[in-house]
Amino acid sequence: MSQQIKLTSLSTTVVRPNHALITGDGFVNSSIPGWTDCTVNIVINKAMGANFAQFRTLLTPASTLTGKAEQTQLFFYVVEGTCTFEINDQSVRLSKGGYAYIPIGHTYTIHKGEDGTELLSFHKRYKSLQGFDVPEVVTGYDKDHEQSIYENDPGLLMRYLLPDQDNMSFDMAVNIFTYMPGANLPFVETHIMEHGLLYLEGQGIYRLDDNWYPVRKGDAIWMAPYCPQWFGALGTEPATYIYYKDVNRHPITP
Ligand code: UGY
Ligand code: MN
Repeated sequence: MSQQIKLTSLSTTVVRPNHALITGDGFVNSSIPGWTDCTVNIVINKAMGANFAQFRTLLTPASTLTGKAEQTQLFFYVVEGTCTFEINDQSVRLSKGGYAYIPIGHTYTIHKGEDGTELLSFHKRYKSLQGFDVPEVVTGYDKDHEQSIYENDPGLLMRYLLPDQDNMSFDMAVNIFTYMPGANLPFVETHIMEHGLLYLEGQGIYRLDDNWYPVRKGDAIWMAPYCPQWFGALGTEPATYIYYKDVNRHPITP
């Protein structure tokens, strides 16, 4: 048997000025005040050029994440496992596919995680809108939302987890986008909105700016405003990603 040498200088992670592909081969842990006995990776952040943050957090039964959403709202999605969210005096236990949106002004504690629990979170500084109240807490499951057909293609299916389409109070959207095998975006999108995403299932090819990347379950992507973007699903199973988008605010306001 030939001996394999691991080339530790190789990585599939790419960080560019207007996009990043984070494949998880280079994670180094961060400490977050108030978050104890957990593993946190800051996958996307201001330091990269983004206007929001995306974290990956692994929990054990000993973990406690506690804090107050002062100016930054939080959105948590349970990628694996089960844990309990206490938001103000409301308590909800959520498993895979569950999510909790914590608007500014609310305190939270996340604990009682099963071993192997993985959380995805998006963090965005809230931009208020004159005449509109700060949004309410939202919790639920991805499957509670029907899949709607995107761009008239039955191979492209979208779930909208937040009510941002009907409620201008929300300045962020989180959607789950499923591509049936062989489906692809109908054009190369180039738009002011920013994205952070995590692949939940399947694989395919992502075009970011003028680069083409193979992507699969577990990979994360950052797309800056105006980063040209396109995706096509490969293989025999659907490809699904959950993604963040900033919405509902005038582009000229600071
Ligand atoms: O909502 C979107 O902009 C979405 N279609 N973009 C993307 O999937 N890259
Ligand atoms: Mn887009």
